[in-house]
Amino acid sequence: KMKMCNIRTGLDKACLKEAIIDHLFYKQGCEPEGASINDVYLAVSYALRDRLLHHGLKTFDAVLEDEDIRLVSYLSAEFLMGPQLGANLIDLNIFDEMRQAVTELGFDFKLVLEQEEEPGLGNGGLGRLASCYMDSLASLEIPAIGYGIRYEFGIFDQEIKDGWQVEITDKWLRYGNPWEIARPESSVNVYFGGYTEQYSNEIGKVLRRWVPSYVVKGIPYDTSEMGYKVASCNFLRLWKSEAIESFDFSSFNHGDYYKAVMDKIESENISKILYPNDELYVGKQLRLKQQYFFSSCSLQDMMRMHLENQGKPQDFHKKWAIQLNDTHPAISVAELMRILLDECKLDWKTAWETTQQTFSYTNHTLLPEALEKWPLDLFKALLPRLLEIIYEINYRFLEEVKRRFPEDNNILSRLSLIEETGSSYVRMANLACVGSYAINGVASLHTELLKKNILNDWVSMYPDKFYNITNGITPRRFVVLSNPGLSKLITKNIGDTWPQYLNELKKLEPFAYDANFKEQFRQVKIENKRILSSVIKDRIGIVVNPSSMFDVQVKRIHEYKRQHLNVLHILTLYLRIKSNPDIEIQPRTFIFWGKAAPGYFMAKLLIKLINSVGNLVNNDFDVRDRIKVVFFPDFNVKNAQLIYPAADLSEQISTSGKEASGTGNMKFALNGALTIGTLDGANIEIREEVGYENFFLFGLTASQVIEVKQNNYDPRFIYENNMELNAVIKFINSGILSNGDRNLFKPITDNLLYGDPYLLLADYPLYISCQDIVAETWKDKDKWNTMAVLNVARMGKFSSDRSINDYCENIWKVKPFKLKIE
Ligand code: 26Q
Repeated sequence: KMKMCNIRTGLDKACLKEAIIDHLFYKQGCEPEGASINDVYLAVSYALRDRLLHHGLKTFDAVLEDEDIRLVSYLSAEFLMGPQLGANLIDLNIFDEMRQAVTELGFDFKLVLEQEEEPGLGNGGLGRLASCYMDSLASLEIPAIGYGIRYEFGIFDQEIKDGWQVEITDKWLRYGNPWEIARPESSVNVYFGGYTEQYSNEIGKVLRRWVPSYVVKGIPYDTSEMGYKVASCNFLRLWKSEAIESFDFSSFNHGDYYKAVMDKIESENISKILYPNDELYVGKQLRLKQQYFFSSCSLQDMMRMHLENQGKPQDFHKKWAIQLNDTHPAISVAELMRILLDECKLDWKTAWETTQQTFSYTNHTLLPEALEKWPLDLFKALLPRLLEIIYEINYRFLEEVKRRFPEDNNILSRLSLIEETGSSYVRMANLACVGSYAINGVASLHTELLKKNILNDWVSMYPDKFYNITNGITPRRFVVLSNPGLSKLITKNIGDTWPQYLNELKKLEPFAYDANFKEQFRQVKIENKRILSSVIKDRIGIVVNPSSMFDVQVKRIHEYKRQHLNVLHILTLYLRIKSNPDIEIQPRTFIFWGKAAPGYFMAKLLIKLINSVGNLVNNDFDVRDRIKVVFFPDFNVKNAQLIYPAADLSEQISTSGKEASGTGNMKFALNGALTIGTLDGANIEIREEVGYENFFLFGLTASQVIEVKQNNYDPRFIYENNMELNAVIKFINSGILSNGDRNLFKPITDNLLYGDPYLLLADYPLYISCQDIVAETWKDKDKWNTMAVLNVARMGKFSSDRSINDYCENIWKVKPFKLKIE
């Protein structure tokens, strides 16, 4: 009772209560009695932020001054952070204390958690991976900063109207963001447009400089990234663009008020919105501005810290290891050269050596259409000095290529940073490859295919630059926070250190054969399914049966991910029921969840198809509730946390050789869902780990896919010869799904029958027989649960802590810095 309570740092319930009341009064201007749920959410968050800051400032004071510490800088156009409150409470290990504090003040803690509007600053896998890595970097006490863009509007919110996707602006900042701190005193300027010129400096040295036509200001906003049960705390620094002055006074004085205001708007536009495309490159000028903007801001920021601490420009790489998350920040290679040459006045050779020892590059795709290349004219108009530098890098590089492959002109044109096929382009992947000391794929098959295909020439040139680092996910958010039932069960049996050392889950293996444990495991799953069922009921009005199999596919809607293959299976079951209403069918609830890029016609039509199938199946008397189809709107991190714990079957059915890794596959298996999947991405490694007998495998392999395509693949032949498939395709165009409109879904079926680039029909028979085996297995609940427990027990490899450890040891060569705090 007499213990002093520190209102800013205290972690016990009494201190937390005082802190909340204090923030309610001084930040929100209210007493607890008059507080709205948003007031409470903000006060609780501010109270928590105080505690994080305490750790964060200590970490960076210590780290920046220490010459021997190399920091990691994770450059990413996307960070799909998810809600912060719950995750931070878990990290500080005060979830229960805070719940009690809030409850005793008379508020509903669950509502407070739900009040948070998540920052949706990413499209999907790549953005979420960046956030999982930030969590692991902090938890492993690796000093790191994440750099990105503070989009005012993140990924759109999705609504479904009449079965179609409708996009709604994501106004995530509207009620305030308590987690960020603006640091306007650390603003930087970024140049655009104009021209370059030669000049001589004081000592007569001939140099080049960039005379821009406009300048934009970048303002950093910091968010703490606390580690799990450790003292150190990193941060994420996101840049907001603003005009350098609130008005362009020269235009203003000339009376051109309109132009002055337009310039301000133009500047602010850069960080206005996240582009909602993934896996497809679109050559929009604003997108290039975004990429250069955040790259330049971040590099200037790192260089400032480096020089402030008495570092030499040529030692930049000793202070910073910069990871390029795909090619979105690849322009950084040229920008660091610009800073070292034009601002630090280094000679080319020194600057280039420093640059090449600074960067490493992660590739996330196998789709050639996703490789970024910028039209040369656009690039030149926007970034003239950077193009000049890229030309010089390219000239010197191609000289080296010629020395290595004197006879081979083709390799020269393939490795060139400039593509010249009619129109000219700057190739960002080539810039990333030449400027980095390490290049990695995100799963073992992906890395092998990269080396064999799109990056093959780079392997000839730099065989030692290549690494595989299989993706991972954070068990803190995706188990401890989102599946408290399973977490408690695990902790009760093997202790509480598994969230830090996920391989300890191996100790659960014997429990896979323990009836008592399995019964508790089953109860956890059914409870999670009940929670999801009630959310489904509340939000879309569909009643689902929690004891049916939850068969789930959640991810961006994409042809290569083959949501329509899943639909073909559903319709196969439906037609089986229609031709024999008394057939034995294991009850299943098919759940889909995912956004389509707003300009991706086929993906949007797929959403309509899924909803149409749902309407039919869910209301058909003959079905008698044995199958249900649910399309849940608005997939985001908050919703994702509900779904992984409630799934029985995880659909990972991409065409082999297309999905770089996948990370949803890991989240499902770690929460005890079984996978039906192809030999693609990380599925292969998951299957290796959990055991072949605990994974439902089907489909062509990546090399069979190539082979089939080379041998005049004819989907019509399969269509003509497989009766169930034939009936399903005809049914889709019968008009029954579409109010009599026989043409609505023709683009989908025509695509399958004439071409079928993703080989759905080739895999259809294999998929259906595999699904039949799934249903057989489900009948034996005891066996199913054994398999599920073994999945959980053997998923340790896929902790993002393992991935980050791999990066630290093999690529960044950095070690933990253990901060001691009272
Ligand atoms: C590029 C240019 C212009 C506009 C947008 C883009 C863009 C944006 C996002 C291109 C791609 C993305 C996202 C790609 C992505 O999420 N890839 C996924 O990355 C995961 C993490 O490594 C993998 O698990 C997935 O397999 C991969 O599809």
